[in-house]
Amino acid sequence: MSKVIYSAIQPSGIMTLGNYIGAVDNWQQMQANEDNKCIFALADLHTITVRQDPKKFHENAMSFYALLMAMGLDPKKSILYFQSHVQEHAYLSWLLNCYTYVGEMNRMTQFKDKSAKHSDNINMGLMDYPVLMAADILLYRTDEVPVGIDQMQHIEIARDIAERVNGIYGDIFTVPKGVLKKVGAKIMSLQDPTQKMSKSDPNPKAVISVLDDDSVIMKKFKSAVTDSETIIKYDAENKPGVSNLLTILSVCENKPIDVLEKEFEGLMYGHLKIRTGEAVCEMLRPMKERYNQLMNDKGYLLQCAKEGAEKAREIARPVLDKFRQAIGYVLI
Ligand code: ATP
Ligand code: LTN
Repeated sequence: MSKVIYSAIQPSGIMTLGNYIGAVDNWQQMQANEDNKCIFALADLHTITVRQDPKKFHENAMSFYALLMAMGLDPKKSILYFQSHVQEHAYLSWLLNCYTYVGEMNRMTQFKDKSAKHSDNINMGLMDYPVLMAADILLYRTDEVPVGIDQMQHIEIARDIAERVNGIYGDIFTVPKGVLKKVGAKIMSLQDPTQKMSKSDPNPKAVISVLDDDSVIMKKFKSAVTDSETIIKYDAENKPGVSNLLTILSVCENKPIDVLEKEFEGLMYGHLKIRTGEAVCEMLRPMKERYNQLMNDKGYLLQCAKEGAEKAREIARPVLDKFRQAIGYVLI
């Protein structure tokens, strides 16, 4: 029995090292397992919950699609599509709204954070974001959703909604499970390592864009905030900066953190910063080359997106229809 894997990313701001390590790298590993049926989306309906400049938004969407492919997601092995191209998402989202309570949405951490950040535009979409996300996941009878830690609360809500609907109508949806990476589920800001590295951080020194040049990456790592001690060991609570660098290095070099701690015995923070910066440059280099090639062939990207949307629709449509029928709608 193959497992359905589903995840998505918003094409807003820049693709960060956190997005790559926490999410996309994991997707690519799951794609490598032939028992998995993988579906990955650009969550471009979610993106407009925060106001976007139309030109920038359009460019970002193409750029993110190319980045996903450059990072190893293969449209022949996985379904790779834009959420806005499959109208079943918005449709199911409306239906699920009627099975979700306002109180549940009010409690969402991301909604509270984003409302505070965008207090001039607390729109209904911002509040409804987790319901649309539940629709994304439930449309494909998803078994597992690989995400970073910050999204686990939204997956819990998707599970609650699925169980609620199944409780009323029988087996309509699969109840999904969120899965985290063992190392790297939360990459921290380089300037404030108690905060998540976020694509919308206004301080560029805090965030590595996967498209940054090597010299920019090295500069950012050299100025990464650490602490006033000298010992290189993993202690996320008391040494968040050093622990973040060790985590990043561990993922890039594919080495356990305790092995790295031994290698760095007697060395200084400067050594750790430089080696981590170099390892990140090394890891991203082939991806950047592939990205530049893909961006020169927009026709190919659009063709892949079109085929991806068709394949997604084929799976989504019957699931939506089953739910519509269960509710009592007249199907034609
Ligand atoms: P924002 O901060 O503006 O909300 P974001 O950087 O969290 O954006 P998303 O599009 O919301 O980006 O996230 C895409 C995926 O990347 C999600 O699975 C999310 O959990 C993961 N992710 C984002 N940032 C990190 C991070 N710093 N470490 C690990 N995973 C991350
Ligand atoms: N909200 C997610 C993006 C997202 C998503 C999804 C993730 C939209 N739909 C479905 C997993 C499954 C985020 O990462 N900010």
